[in-house]
Amino acid sequence: MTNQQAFESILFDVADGVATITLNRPERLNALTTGMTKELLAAIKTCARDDAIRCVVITGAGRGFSAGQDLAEFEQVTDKFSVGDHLRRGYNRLILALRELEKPVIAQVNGVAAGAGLGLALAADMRIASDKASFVTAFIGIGLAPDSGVSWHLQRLIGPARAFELLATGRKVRADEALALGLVNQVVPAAALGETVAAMAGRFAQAPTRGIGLTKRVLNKTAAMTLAEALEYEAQIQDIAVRTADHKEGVQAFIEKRPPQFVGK
Ligand code: LHQ
Repeated sequence: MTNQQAFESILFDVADGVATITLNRPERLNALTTGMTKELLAAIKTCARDDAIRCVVITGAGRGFSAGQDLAEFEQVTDKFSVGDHLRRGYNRLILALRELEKPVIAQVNGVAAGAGLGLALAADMRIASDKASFVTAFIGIGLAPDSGVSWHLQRLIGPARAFELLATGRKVRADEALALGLVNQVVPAAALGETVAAMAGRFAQAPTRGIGLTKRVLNKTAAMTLAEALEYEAQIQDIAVRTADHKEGVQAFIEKRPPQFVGK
């Protein structure tokens, strides 16, 4: 089953349990405007509501993933404009919505991911990158500190010293280095990117969606806990997971020596 929801600056397509969100301003390397960020948030909310969606893929049209904030939007800002409020209303909500979405999110990184565009890629659960992809923190290039969750995600993924270096120099990290750093899960030739991500997304669309959602919840919450707190939290979440239909099906299928048919509930 395929359906599309109409937006101006993104494409939103749902097929076979996978929602694909494509940033669609290729002539600007998918630089993010206020309108685009609103549309992304609306699309993520649809993904959260719709039980038929069991995996989300985010990618960019053309040669870029996203060059971050559209700097043309900031050319004429007055002293009264609060960047803090711009972040609170836009990127902060978007990044939190992605982290709180209890479904797997794959960033299909087709090209450069910079600034808030990098923030978007880092807020996904996995990153599968083309060998043509690159990663640029970009903030320091315009005299800024990191936002869009980049400080938080980057130091957890690659460690504080490497995060500092990338944030303070703004140098471009190419795909092979990103893989060595642990910034991405996998790098594939550009021509194989779509099929590689489709295979992974298809697998997730047949997986125990509640179990994956609860896994995400545990990882989010235990990141700031002691071991004792994390053990207790895991015990509470397992009490929920054990009541899902997919857990029962998994055990039944194992006993009956047949492949499980997970329904995502
Ligand atoms: C762009 C952009 C762009 C507009 C390329 N905007 N047009 C939050 C709150 C408040 C304030 C600010 O920011 C934030 C969060 C952030 O995201 S801060 C970081 C903002 N992003 C940047 O500073 C990145 C700026 N872009 C670049 O450094 C380069 O374009 C990268 C390294 C991304 C790609 O380089 P190239 O592959 O050499 O492409 P290019 O530079 O030739 O860009 C292609 C076109 O896209 C070009 O337009 P043109 O008309 O000359 O073909 C660029 O002007 C346009 N573009 N990024 N962010």
